[in-house]
Amino acid sequence: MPRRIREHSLRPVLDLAGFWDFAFLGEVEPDEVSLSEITFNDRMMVPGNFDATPAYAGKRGLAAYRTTVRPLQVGQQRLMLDGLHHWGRIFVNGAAIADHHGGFTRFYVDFNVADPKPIELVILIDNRFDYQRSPLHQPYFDWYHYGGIARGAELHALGSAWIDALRISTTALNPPTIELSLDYDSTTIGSDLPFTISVNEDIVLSETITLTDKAGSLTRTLTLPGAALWSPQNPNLHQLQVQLGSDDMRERIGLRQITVVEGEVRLNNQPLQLLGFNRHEAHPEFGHAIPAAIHFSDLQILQDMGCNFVRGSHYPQDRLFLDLCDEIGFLVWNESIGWQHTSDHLTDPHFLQAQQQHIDEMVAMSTNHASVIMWGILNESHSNRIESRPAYERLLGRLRELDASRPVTYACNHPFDDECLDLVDIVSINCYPGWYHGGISYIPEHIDNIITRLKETGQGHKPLIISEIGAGAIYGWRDNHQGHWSEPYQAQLLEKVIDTLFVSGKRAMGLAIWQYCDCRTAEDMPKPLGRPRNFNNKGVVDEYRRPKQAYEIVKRMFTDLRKSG
Ligand code: ADA
Repeated sequence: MPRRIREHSLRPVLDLAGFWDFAFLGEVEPDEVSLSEITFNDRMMVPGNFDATPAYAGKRGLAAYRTTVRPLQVGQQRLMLDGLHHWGRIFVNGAAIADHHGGFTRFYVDFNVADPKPIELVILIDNRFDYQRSPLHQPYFDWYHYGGIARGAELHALGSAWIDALRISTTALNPPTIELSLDYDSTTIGSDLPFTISVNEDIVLSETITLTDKAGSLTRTLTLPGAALWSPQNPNLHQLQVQLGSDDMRERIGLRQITVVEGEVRLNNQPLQLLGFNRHEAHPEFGHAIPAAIHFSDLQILQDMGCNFVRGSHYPQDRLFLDLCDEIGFLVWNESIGWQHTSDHLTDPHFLQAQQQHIDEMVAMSTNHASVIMWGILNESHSNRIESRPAYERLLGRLRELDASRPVTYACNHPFDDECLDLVDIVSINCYPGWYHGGISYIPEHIDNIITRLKETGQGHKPLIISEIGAGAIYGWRDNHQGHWSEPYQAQLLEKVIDTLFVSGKRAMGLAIWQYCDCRTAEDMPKPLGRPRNFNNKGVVDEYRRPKQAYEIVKRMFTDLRKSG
């Protein structure tokens, strides 16, 4: 989805959103495809998920997208793709130039055009599950993996030197100070280039740079005296523009620091209490390709319920959604794709390499969002197996290496025998008392047992988030027995959860209820009785965002907590 800011004002950029030619090829292997033999007999919206549309609903196989575009200038081109689901091969004028695996992240491929004629772009998309080709997507995950060019697509024209990446972090609050680093590429070396940085249209740095290498980084520290800080209450944002030669890149930054001190997560030294939900980017009509209006109305609904926090389960969030969170002061846990990976995956170099590439892409695309206050990895994986520990060390270590300014975590569902919690800054526990085991009255005891165990294992001093807890409720199902799957049962369970964590005791610093909206689950989900309608029905709103009975309970309790906090 297009962002809330224009990222380049000097660099020529063509938005490729719109209707592309489309063909569903089905059970064909990508290596066997001859582009000239494809009959493009349909059209498909980009961004979009083809298998959320009636003709292809539920289909898995190879699909081909095609468009024709006239580059804005000859020379070096960059095709930016914000999310191919979940494997893609990119062709320019019939020649394959790159493959990519793993949805939900932005990446680019470069190529050159010598003359100003239109070019034909074809992207083969495969939404089948193939561990060798696309190890991050597995058929057993508890959500539906939609296929397609699911987020934005753009064609950038690059000159002789250009900016590849921009990273900005707040290093001091008084006076507000940022560290900015950019990566560049150049086709030549030795030439002098103007290098300027402006904030809110005022030039704060102006230099002449002589590039001594064809690729490199520039890092500068800038103080911005008097610049307003960003916080959930006052989400002040500043426009930043960097120019290198004839190229530029823009960002919108919030000045804020996140620290973990004495069991608290603090934003600009103020302790946070995180109240919110897990949210899948999913909608029955659009799949993962959520339109801008729904991203925004989801946030309006979450705010109406008194939330200040969302866990982007279980993959990196759309940049438009993060832009909106920046603007309204919403706090986000952004995580890499993952769901109950076994130690077989976590000891497989192929899987780990794919995770690391995906983490690199996640951080590159979302590191400048003030709203992102923590990174997560590997939801509910085998962190209770000692052989998995090197994977946690490597991936959490990679996050810290890429971004030392944010705490790291993972959602653990083995609180009684975990082997890796010493590696995180924030302990996050997924648990389902009152749903998968025990009744509602058992919830406080279960949470207390978890806290006792964390203390026994030396992790009790860290901030604790209950990162999942909830109950299924079928929209509209209310009866006097108030049993499992009824709206009243879900409402009572969530009332007990919020009371346990924040009212009758202060047992956690954060809560992400499972989950915001009902979402379609995988077609092969091996629990038909646990997933009626083939949906995960633990939403407090259903898939069309219609509120269940729990909505008003959560709203009243979160709103009271926010007022008293
Ligand atoms: C897990 C998982 C969620 C969802 C949930 C449930 O904790 O992380 O994605 O599957 O359980 O509904 O059971």
